[in-house]
Amino acid sequence: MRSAAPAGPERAAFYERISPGNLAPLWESLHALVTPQPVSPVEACLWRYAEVREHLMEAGRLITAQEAERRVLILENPGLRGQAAITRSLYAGLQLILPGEVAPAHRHTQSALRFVVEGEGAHTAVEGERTVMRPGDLVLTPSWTWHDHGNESDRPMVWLDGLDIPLVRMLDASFAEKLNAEEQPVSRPVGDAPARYGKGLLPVDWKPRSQTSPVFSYPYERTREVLETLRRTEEWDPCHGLKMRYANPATGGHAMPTIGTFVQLLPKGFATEPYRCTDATVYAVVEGTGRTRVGDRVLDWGPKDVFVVPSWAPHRHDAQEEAVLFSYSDRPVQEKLDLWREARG
Ligand code: GTQ
Repeated sequence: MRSAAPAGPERAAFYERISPGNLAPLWESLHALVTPQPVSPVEACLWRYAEVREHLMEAGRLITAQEAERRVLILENPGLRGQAAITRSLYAGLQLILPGEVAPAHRHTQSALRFVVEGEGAHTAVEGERTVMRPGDLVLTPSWTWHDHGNESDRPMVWLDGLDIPLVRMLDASFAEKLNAEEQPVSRPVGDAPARYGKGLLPVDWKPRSQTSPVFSYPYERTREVLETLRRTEEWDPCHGLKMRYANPATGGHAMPTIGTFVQLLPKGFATEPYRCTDATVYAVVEGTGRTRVGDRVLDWGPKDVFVVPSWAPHRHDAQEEAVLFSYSDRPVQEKLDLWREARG
């Protein structure tokens, strides 16, 4: 804590006297509380997939998905150790499901995203509907929806979990319960939600019941096709390349109320201009290799790596090869609260 002036014995004695009454002098901490710009303990950091994967496979030998409920290695920000947080508001973890395993059904008020990193053919079920998971797919499990995961393929399946755990903890708004069955009953055919909500048509009398997109799977095949089509116009944003936001088709808003999700294409050799924003951002590399400079930190990345950029840290990306980056942040929350800011250059 920075203080305006050294306390001196008289003031120090005063602080001691008021402390048992749960009182503290604002003037000793005001400067640290109300800062002229964001001051964050969050550090820029990269997790190399090959290294984390080894530990994850060892976890696979030590504990089953059933016993663990979720077999996940949390990506903890070095500035927030012990807090299960990659940024102040958001959580990240790599989840492993081995062939034949099930991560049992539960629901919680925390919203979650899954971004598939390795393997193909496992599924997530959300509210009675299954979706098949392939690398680069984004799957949402909205707040308070039943979900379970299963792997019927013959290979390990790994995905990045992004949740608003720290945010919900800060608000003391966590509720959770387990289903008394491993998997929830399937009540809708595969492809129901994409047909019902994801094709520019909506059931005539349908009204959204939550702020999360009713389309809970965004397959990479379609995402990639969008990037491939739009690149033809060569409208590169100097700070982002070609960047898209995953949207709730019913409202046009973010796909989830607490977590913003994005994907961007950087052509080979593209170097972005310096940029900063108040939403600390988690990146997952889908394709390509490159380098992100965050202040004086250099993060060299390749496919499947995960890295994080703190709030208000100036950063720029260099794509050595054509690259596709997925990212998520608490931007929707900050926008709703009129807090979100960005600066270019
Ligand atoms: O799959 O529901 O990484 O509840 C952390 C908490 C995953 C999940 C996590 C969870 C889940």
